[in-house]
Order: sequence, then structure tokens, then C-alpha cells
Amino acid sequence: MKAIRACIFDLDGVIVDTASHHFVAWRRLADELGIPFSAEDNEALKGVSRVDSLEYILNKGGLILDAGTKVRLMDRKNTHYLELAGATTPADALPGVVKLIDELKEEGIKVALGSSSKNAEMILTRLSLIDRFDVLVDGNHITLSKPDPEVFVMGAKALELAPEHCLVFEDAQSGIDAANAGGFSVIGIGRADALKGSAAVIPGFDGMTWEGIKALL
Ligand code: B16
Ligand code: MG
Repeated sequence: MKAIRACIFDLDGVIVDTASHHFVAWRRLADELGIPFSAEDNEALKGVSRVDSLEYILNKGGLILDAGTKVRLMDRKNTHYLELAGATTPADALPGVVKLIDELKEEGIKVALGSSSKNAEMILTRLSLIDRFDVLVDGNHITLSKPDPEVFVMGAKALELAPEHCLVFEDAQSGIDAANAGGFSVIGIGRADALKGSAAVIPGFDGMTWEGIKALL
């Protein structure tokens, strides 16, 4: 195994749990369109871009809409999402993640964000974590959604590191697939039975040290 010199964190489900806000906002939109939207549907949209998420819902309802209407629907969903996620505070950082990031900085390991969300900067600012990141790549920079590796490849380039020197933390299957496709090491965050293809799956960072994480690789 090559030495890990940077960690690339996904945002939603790894640093903070905003999935519940995405769920509420997408379900409200789906209700308005008369399309059923379940928790399983929301699970399938983890790590998936805003536009691809809308396409998933429209496809489920068999709705074909013009481009302008789709933009309006995405704006409506995002406005509702921002009403919910805009209340994020530093206390919403998931257990152990800030401690781990601080330890990484002390060890000289670079810290980057690799998120599909166009709201990532706002959320990291609300968490008071933005200054701890050496590199930010989010939904505003990429053209291809996970499972395409673009978000992580851009992160590695900005870090000036080869993918094999970067470790990705991901809670979504699409993100784990993206990391693997780009040649990154990846650790899954969540349930081992739900995530496939990572070096290891951990429930979260609570109680985890950098030494403990490296031992999983
Ligand atoms: P936005 P991540 C992803 O964030 C979410 O998991 C996904 O549910 C969401 O649709 C996507 O961001 C786009 O978010 O509408 O805020 O641009 O997990 O890649 O950090
Ligand atoms: Mg995620």
C-alpha cells in the first residue's frame, strides 16, 4: 500500500447528516408532482447530483418535462432544502469527525472535500470547518456525477497527489464506486451490509484515530 498523504471527505453522510433535509425537500416536490418518494428512493439518491436526482424522480413518475421547468423544480427543491440546512450549526458535525480532521492536520495529512453538493461551501461555513480544508471540490466544479470519479480526481489534482496517495471517506455506494474507478483507497461510512467495494466500512468516526484508520487499509 502507498503512503496516504491526504484524506478526501464526502460531505453529506460523512461530515454532517443533511440527507434528512434532502429527503424532506425532495419528498415535498415529489408530492406536488404526484410521484411517490420513499426512504429507499432517498437512499438511492445519496451522492447523486441535484439534476440526476430530479431525473430519477421524474423517471419514476413517468413525467417528461422541458428544460426550463426542470430548472424551476430544482430551484424550488433547493430553496426548501436551504430553509432546512441553513440552520446547521457546528454542533451538527457528526461525532468524531472534527477530532479526526484536527489529528490529520497535526500529522501533516492534507484534508480535502469531494462532494456532489452545490451547497457544500455554505454547509462547511455553517459548521465552522471551512478553514480546515486544504482543497474543496463540490457540485459547482464537476460535470459528471458520482459514480464517475471526476470529483475525487479533481481533488487529487488540486492536492498535487496521485490518487493512490489519497484516502476517500464515503457513505454512498455511488461514491465508493467513484473512488474505486479513480484508483483511490476508500473507507465506507455506514452499514457494512449496504456498502460494497471499500477497504473497510466503519459506522462513523466516533472513537477513531488516524492510526486506527490506517490499520484498516
Ligand atoms: P445539492 P455528498 C450529495 O452530497 C448528497 O448526498 C445528495 O443527496 C445530493 O443530491 C447532492 O449532494 C447534491 O446536493 O442539491 O446540495 O447540490 O454526499 O456528495 O456530499
Ligand atoms: Mg454522501
